Amino acid sequence: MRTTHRSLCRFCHAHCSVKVEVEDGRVAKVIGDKDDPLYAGFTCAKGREVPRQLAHAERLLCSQRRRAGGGHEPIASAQAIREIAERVQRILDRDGPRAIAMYTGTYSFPYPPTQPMGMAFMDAIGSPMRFTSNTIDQPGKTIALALHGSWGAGPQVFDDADTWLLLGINPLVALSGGVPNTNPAKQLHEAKKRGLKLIVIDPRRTECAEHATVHLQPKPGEDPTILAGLLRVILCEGLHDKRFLDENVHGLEALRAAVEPFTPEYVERRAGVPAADLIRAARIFARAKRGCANAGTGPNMAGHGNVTEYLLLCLITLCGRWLRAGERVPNPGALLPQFPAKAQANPPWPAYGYGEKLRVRGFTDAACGLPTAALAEEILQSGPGQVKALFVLGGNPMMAWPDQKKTYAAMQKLELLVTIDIKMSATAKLAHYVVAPKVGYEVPGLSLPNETLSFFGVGFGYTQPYAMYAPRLVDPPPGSDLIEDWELFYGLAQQMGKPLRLSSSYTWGPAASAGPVALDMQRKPTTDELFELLCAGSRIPLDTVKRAGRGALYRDDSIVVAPKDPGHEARLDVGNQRLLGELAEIAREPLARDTAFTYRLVSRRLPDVYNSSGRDLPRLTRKWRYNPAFMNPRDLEKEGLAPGDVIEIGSGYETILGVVEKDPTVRAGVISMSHAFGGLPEEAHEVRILGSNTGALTQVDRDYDPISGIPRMSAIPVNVRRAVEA
Ligand SMILES: Nc1nc2c(c(=O)[nH]1)N[C@H]1C(S)=C(S)[C@@H](COP(=O)(O)OP(=O)(O)OC[C@H]3O[C@@H](n4cnc5c(=O)[nH]c(N)nc54)[C@H](O)[C@@H]3O)O[C@H]1N2
Ligand SMILES: Nc1nc2c(c(=O)[nH]1)N[C@H]1C(S)=C(S)[C@@H](COP(=O)(O)OP(=O)(O)OC[C@H]3O[C@@H](n4cnc5c(=O)[nH]c(N)nc54)[C@H](O)[C@@H]3O)O[C@H]1N2
Ligand code: SF4
Ligand SMILES: [Mo]
Repeated sequence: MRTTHRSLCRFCHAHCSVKVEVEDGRVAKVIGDKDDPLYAGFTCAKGREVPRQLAHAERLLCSQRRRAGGGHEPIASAQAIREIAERVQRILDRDGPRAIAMYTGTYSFPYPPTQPMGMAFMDAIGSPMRFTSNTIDQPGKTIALALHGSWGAGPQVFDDADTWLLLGINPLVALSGGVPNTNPAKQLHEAKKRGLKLIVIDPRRTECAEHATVHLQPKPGEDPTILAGLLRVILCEGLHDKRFLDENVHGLEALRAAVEPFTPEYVERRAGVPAADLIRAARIFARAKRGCANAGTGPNMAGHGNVTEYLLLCLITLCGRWLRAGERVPNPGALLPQFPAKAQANPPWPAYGYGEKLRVRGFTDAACGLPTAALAEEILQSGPGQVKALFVLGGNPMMAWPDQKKTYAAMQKLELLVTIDIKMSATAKLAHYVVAPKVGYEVPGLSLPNETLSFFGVGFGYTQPYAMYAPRLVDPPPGSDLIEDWELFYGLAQQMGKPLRLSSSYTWGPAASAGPVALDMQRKPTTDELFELLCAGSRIPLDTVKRAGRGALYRDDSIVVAPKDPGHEARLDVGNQRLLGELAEIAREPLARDTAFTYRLVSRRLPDVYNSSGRDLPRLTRKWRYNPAFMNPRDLEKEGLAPGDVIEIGSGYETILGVVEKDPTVRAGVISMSHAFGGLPEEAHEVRILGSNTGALTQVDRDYDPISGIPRMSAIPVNVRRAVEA
């Protein structure tokens, strides 16, 4: 018998509300829930493939231990936990807590307790060495926000915007930010009906650019120049919100001086976008009544990401696109505590230079977290403090970290590598223990992660107070021995006699001041009990959300932005010296740089895979198994190449192979290629099956950001030539 249940998809960050058909205890089918107030029936091919993912022949049904002679063997999860605990304790006793590091990746996100329990474990053993994928993603966001300050009432939202600027972000494919990730196609359609004017800045004519009023299609890596140009037009034409700036902002004169060199003509010459289009984009954005701007991975990875994100905040501030006193708060919170929206500036806070110091290249802890791009060196470099053990939570360093060569050496050097993964990923193949988790509909689900995305940056997370809870729907496959990710850390802490204290990282008010909660180390909590702790102080009690049995909106139009506190003096800063100094250096650069290289390789997302996930699901690979090297037809002609040809792409550091695809949406001189493909370095020739790892082209200690450590992972200067296929 088939039964149908409401749940939320956990294949990606968007958490679509779905209907799941269960038959004989297995997930048989996943479809969209048309009645959901936000998602309105939306799903993608990945979400609909989850039944095949859960039952995949290569899914790990029990944990694995590396054998001495190579390969892995099954191990009972309880035994794996005992052995890992022993080995961690040995390293801890010998080398101290700093020798134990943790990296949380993509799949720590959909499961709310994973990251807090991982952090509680790190607290318990006293290790500061916590790294996340944020620093190889969009680290410029949190750094720029710290240096600019935040607005206590939050930004204007997409729902009533009449303009929006997307800078190297492609929400119709990535469902990440910009157009809200709750059914973005529908959201964009409705916005266009109400007259929204979209501005897209992207070297590829993306799915979003097809809907744009203005599409600037620049040379990659020139975002600071373009943004400085937009700001200059706005300031010269007096289109900025003078009243808002007078009351709430300082640094305007420094900003005005810093953008002065970026005339429309200069921007045209340097970035390759017509001056008239730049002016038009500036006028549309600044003359609109409402709307914001946000960037994605492309500009954050293309060098000067902090400056880019900072200039975007300056653009929003210059146009006064922050909510004002008396306005309705679009999302006052649902599973988070009520957002205390107030129309005043929170002044800048320290962005770097505090906390743990790394042994390499002078890095410190920072607003974006410790730099993941320096972790391989921390593992490789011997001496006191060397990292000897690494936990990987739902990540795949061998596919996703920059500088694959260095990552490979580091993974092999580790005394203990533990990863939690559903399959023998490239990283799992090198791990001493691979812990096999329950996933998706096998565990309770909660919309909290997508709600917390609003802390990530302007234009992320729910624009309305939406919440959903879904109970566990099916048991894991018969005969399996799987645990939830968080249970690993609870088990380790129990074995090692280290009590855990759980904190929810996104609380304020009473819930935050109550501090972390001590967990009962005798009786293991349930996932639902952990949800309860993570939702402490939530505006809508978790019980209410559970009782609704589906995704719902918890609107309250009486919640409005409070006025500024009397005597409140703090201001936003649009004149940060360090970042405007970096902009001045950019202005001094010669127009032609990296002239030894003919092309720039840019990052992009493919609709049917999710970083390194999805490549093993037949329906998701019908079009391509590998990651094509998309190139403009003019370049194919110039190079005498045809679609399907294999090329060598060389960055001067490494050379990878790519299968050419003809794509008129890519700007000439640009190669657009997705990340997290390929295999271990020795599998590089399998380009038509595994694809190629673009991360191999980058070098962590060249062209890197001194705060976040992110190296150039997009706009990478490369040359191409036809490969001789074996
Ligand atoms: N060159 C280049 N490099 C990039 C990027 C780029 O654009 N260009 N993008 C960067 C970005 S934005 C990011 S976020 C990082 C991603 O970096 P990572 O998170 O390290 O990489 P993923 O490939 O997403 O790794 C996810 C792993 O989780 C496993 N997994 C799948 N489902 C589950 C589950 O339910 N539970 C658990 N425990 N594991 C599961 C998968 O098999 C996979 O091995 O990569 C970065 N690297
Ligand atoms: N289907 C799918 N969805 C995903 C993922 C996935 O792998 N597949 N990954 C998820 C993850 S981890 C993340 S962080 C988000 C990311 O979400 P997005 O940031 O929206 O990711 P992309 O779709 O790669 O969009 C980045 C855009 O930047 C452009 N770009 C590249 N270089 C430059 C440059 O120098 N300047 C400018 N202006 N643009 C540039 C690219 O052409 C591309 O269109 O997506 C998430 N969603
Ligand atoms: S967009 Fe993401 S959450 Fe929605 S169905 Fe696809 S994979 Fe699932
Ligand atoms: Mo990401």
